[in-house]
Amino acid sequence: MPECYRIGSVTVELTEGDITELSADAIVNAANSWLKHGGGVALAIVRKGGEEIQRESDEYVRKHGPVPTGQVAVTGAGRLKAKYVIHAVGPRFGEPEGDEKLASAFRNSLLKAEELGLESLALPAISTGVYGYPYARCAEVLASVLLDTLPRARSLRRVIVCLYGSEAYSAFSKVFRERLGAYSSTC
Ligand code: AR6
Repeated sequence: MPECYRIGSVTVELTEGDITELSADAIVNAANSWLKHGGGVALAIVRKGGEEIQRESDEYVRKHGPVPTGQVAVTGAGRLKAKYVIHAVGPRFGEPEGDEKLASAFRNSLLKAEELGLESLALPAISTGVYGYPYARCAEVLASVLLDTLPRARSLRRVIVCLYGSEAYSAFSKVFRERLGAYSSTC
């Protein structure tokens, strides 16, 4: 069962599953600065969406250079149900100012969706795979960003936080209930 929170005019839905299966205007990828989508959620996105996502990513880096940690780049979404993939570069756990960089990666994803005028966005638990962040710490960072950012949202109405596996879901659920309990809502 998904669980939901309402912050301003946006419903935040916590769900367990594969982000590449979701219907949202954009899905966020947990990328590296070179947009080389070699593992984790990035590889799943390219496998299902098609090589054009990797080609467009390569083109982006050729034109603009690597994407700094905490920043985002946008490509099309190939065969995925989404219109766009927003590639967000998170920090490695333990690097200096990691939490601030992780917050930037989430915040810039939400702001980019707003800039594109999107209604719905799906987010993975950025940095909690190859980059080693504990789920609970990532959830704390994301909860703060949602509370800061969503009250000012104009186009966004739905943010889906997609957790891969029950361990990730339980950890996020616990933190979100503690931090966002006052915003609890029906889905
Ligand atoms: N749907 C949703 N979440 C997923 C999926 C999926 N299909 N597959 C994995 N996850 P990671 P990072 C979860 O490693 O830590 C890549 O090689 C996963 O369980 O994808 O930011 C990139 O190219 C974890 O909770 O991203 C970079 O080099 C979360 O997604 C580097 O890894 C993020 O795990 C980025 O590392």
